[in-house]
Parts: sequence; structure tokens; C-alpha cells
Amino acid sequence: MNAKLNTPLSVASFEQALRDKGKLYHIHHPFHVAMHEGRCTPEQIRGWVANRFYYQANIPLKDAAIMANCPDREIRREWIQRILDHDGRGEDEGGIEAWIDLGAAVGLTREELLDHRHVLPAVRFAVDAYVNFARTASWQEAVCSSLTEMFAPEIHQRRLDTWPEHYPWIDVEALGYFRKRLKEARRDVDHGLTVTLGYFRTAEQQQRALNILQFKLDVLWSLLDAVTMAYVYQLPPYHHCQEGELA
Ligand code: AHQ
Repeated sequence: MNAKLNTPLSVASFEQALRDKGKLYHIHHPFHVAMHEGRCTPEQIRGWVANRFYYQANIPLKDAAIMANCPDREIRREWIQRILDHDGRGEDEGGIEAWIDLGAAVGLTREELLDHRHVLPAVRFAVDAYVNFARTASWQEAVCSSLTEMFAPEIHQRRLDTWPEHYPWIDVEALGYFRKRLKEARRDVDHGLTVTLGYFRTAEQQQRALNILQFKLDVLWSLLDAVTMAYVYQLPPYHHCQEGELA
């Protein structure tokens, strides 16, 4: 993916190298391309919402892991907002509740989202790999892994632009999560990028940062591969095994 860096890049070139990885962002995954072109069935939309809920519900745990590893009060004062954005605070019910509203609009109950009954094994592995990375990596490396959000505003806007036309059966009011993230993602990236550009300075560190971003791109891409197998090709795990054959 990256020719090994031998000499450190300037800050501007390092930022560009991070941004160039946008060509591998999951907006280009065939499942998202089909979604944005209106080719998803209601069942595929429901499968995506239910499996992505496992990712959403784990973001606060990932961010709390970063907080727990970060001794810098200034960083924590900013980073804590990400947890509040998802868990809510006071009147603001937060992003997890907004995703549950999206679930209701596509035909999923609160219970079946919260109990993760639809979560595919490979979705769980991908998301858990991300959370466990944040728990065990340095807080700076975990901050770097959040930078796939450099590319997120485009995908949130793409949903807002295409779902009303292609999926009129979904109440547009339920797309509030995507609207909410447009601003929050930009704010998050400003902070995460400042930390990343300031911390990863040597060629070896910058290569590590690019590899970390690739790992997170792989998390997002693999999540959609699992959803595609199950909901597009109708080949979920053990689909061919008779019920009860498994211990
Ligand atoms: O809704 C998303 C979100 O809250 C976050 C947090 C951030 C992180 O810390 O890794 N990444 C992220 C993302 C969200 N939505 C994804 C989508 O496609 O809707 C994109 C994802 C990301 O780009 O990492």
C-alpha cells in the first residue's frame, strides 16, 4: 500500500499522504455504491443499519479507551466531547439514540438493535479489533486511527442527497444522525489531525501513522464485506449448515 518512507515528509506532504488514502475509503465499497445508487433492498438497508449499530455503539467505548490512556488534560477536555456526541447529555439524546431512530424508520425495533442479534461475526471482529486497538495502542496512535473521518462528511452528505429519492419509505427525519455528523466529524478531524501531524514526525512514525490509517480503512471495508456476503449474496455464516448440526 505505501512504499516505505525513508525520509520524513513535510507536515503538508504528510497530511496529503493521509488524505490520499481517501481513495480506499468505504464510500467506494460496492455496497455503499449500490446504496447511493438506490440499488439496496429494504432488507439490505436494515442489515446495514443493524450491523453498523454495533460500530456506533462501540465508538464511545473506543473513545473512553483513548481517554483512559491519555495523561494530557487539554487533549481529554476536547476528546470527551466525542463521547457526549454519541451517548448524549441532558436534553441531547446523542448519536446512539439517533441511530436507534434510524433503525425504527427502516423497520428495526430498539430491542433488536440493542441486543445486537443481527450482528455478523466478521462485523463483530472488525469493530472489536478497532476498540481493542484503541485500548492497547498509545493514545496518539488511537487518535490517528480516527482520521478515516477526514472522508466521512462526504459519505454523510451522499446519504442525505440520495436516500430521500431512492428510499422514500424511510422518513427523512430519521436521517438526523447523518446531518449531525457533518459538523461533528469536521470538528473531530480538526483536532485529530492536529494531534497526528504534531506527533508523527520521523519517517518511521509517519509510516506507522499511514499503516494505522490503513488498518482503520480495513476495519470499515471488512465490515461491509460481511454485510455484502450476508445480505447481497445471501451467504451468511453457516448458511448451508442444517440447523442443529452445530454444537
Ligand atoms: O458515525 C461515525 C462516527 O461517529 C465515527 C467516529 C470516528 C472514529 O472515531 O473512528 N469514525 C466514525 C465514522 C462514523 N460513521 C461512518 C459512516 O460511514 O457513517 C464513518 C466512520 C469513519 O469514517 O471512521
